[in-house]
Amino acid sequence: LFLILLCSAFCFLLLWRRSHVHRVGETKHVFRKNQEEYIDRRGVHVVVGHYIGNPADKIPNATHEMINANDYAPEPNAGKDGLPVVIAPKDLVKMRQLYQINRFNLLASDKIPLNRSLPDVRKKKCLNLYQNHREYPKSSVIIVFHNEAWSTLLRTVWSVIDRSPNVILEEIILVDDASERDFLRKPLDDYVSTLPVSTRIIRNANRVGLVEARLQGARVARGAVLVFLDAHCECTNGWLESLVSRINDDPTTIACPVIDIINDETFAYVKSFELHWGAFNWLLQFRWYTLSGPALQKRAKDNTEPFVTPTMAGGLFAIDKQFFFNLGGYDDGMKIWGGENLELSFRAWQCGGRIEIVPCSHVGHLFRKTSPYSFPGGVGETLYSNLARVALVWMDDWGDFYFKFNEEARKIKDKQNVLSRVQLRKKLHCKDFKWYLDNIWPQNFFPGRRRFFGRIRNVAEDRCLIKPLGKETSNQPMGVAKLNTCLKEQLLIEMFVMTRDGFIMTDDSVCLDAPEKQVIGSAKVRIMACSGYNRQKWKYNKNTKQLIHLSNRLCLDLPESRRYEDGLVLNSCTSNGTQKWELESVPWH
Ligand code: LR7
Ligand code: MN
Repeated sequence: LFLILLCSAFCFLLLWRRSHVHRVGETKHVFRKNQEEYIDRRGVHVVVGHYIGNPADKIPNATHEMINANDYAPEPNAGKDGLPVVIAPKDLVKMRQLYQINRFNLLASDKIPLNRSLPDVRKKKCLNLYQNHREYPKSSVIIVFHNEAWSTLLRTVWSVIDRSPNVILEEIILVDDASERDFLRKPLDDYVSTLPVSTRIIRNANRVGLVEARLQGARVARGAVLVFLDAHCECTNGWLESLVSRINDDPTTIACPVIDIINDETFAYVKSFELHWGAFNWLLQFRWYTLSGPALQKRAKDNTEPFVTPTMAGGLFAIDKQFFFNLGGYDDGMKIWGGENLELSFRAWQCGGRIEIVPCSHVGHLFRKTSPYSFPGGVGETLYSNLARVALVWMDDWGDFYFKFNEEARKIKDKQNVLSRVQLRKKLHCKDFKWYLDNIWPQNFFPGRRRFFGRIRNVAEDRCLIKPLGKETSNQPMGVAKLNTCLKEQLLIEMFVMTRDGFIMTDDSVCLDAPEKQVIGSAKVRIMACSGYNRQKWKYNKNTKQLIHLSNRLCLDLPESRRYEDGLVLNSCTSNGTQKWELESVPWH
């Protein structure tokens, strides 16, 4: 009875929240502001409020005047302490019009003072660390931008000025990548000359992309440490000294902050999980995954302790200037956007450096759902040629794996001249990608020399196990493990890796999972974020072709209903054909 009550209370709550819809005035706008919590496609925990107009409304395009105007008009309390900004219903059309310009709520941003207050999201213990920061080397903060809004760009600048210890902040360098907005010309020059911290602007007449723009900033930097930020960030107390502390200890460390979320619709500052590290998936997309078991154990002792990460997100990090250039700066063959974060990450690890996330350093970043600017040469062409360069120079056989399953990248691969970067790899005596995967990311789900890679085919039904489609998420159940007609093409959704430890995993770090104590035939076998726990360990019996769950000794089986979309179950092991699985290897490089 208690359970039923609990369930109905929950349902009621759910329905009530969904129906929390206001109708406003005669314009008949549906104004819905509801709080939602979810794990987004980057694996980031997000709590947001949405403003949704009536979808039937025709929102006029932003005018030329709107695009070129600086409408920063602060209201003293808007966005205070990182709280969400509330837009009056009468402004909703204008809000959506302005949203198009930068793909975030510009109206909200323009209401928030450049020096708004933010919560101190650090662990208490962080406040007592880094007391000797006066002795640390000085930093040049480099912010590259293309058509950034006035309020987001200068809020980034002010958050650096207001929340960095003066003694270790050498200067701020803004690099304008050929912006086309009037207010980013003379008005910005004039404004910057009044700032209390030395701030320079480097201008580009032609679009050079973020890699070249960052290199320009790095070359002229006077500080011993380079700190890169995107042009729409907000730094919180203690962010800089905790990063530089690591570089002070070891100048071959790249130090990254925990990246909090500035919501693109409300500008709320949302603390994100500290238990994630950065990696990537089979398509070389950057992803956050939960820390590995050993790293978690280490952290349990002291959760302010920095931890290593296989890759970094790319936009926010501190690096010793000399180390940065000794390591080869950036790959200047990379265009506009994308891939440079993986390239620098692999290079750092393979060539004697390290990358860490510093839990005492929190910086907010404005996450957008889409990109607002043009990609000269085309989005695909740009991104895939950058990623092809990463694969060609650093990934060895796994580069071939990437090309094998990615037609777009394969088509563009031979156009890349990577000679100088391959020579750099030799000159620096860098380790190979196998070493990187084995040592820096042993929990990875990539194919490997002593792993099975291929299809898992049910003998009785001639159908293959697939990764359920849907939201690409980590840390939450992906859904039940399903079967599908085996496809002739080599499609990644039916490719699985089985490790020697018995983990059956696939792209995006998800694993075949079942409770250690299983009710026979009932509970479903799921695809869940890989955890390293026993509930995800299996044994394949080559003779009987059974897949046996290691802790409950039950066999992977079809549901009695024979409905493949119902998902797979565990049953007592029998000689039934439904329990027979063919592990069909597919060459991966
Ligand atoms: O042609 C360009 N010229 C530029 O100067 C294109 C972009 N830029 C600037 C742009 O104005 C911004 O300041 O470069 C910066 C990054 O561009 P964004 O904000 O459009 O990138 P993003 O935040 O969507 O993407 C992430 O991946 C990028 C891959 O190239 C970069 O590494 C970004 O720095 C990176 N951002 C972060 O790491 C923030 C946290 C994201 C996460 C997780
Ligand atoms: Mn960004």
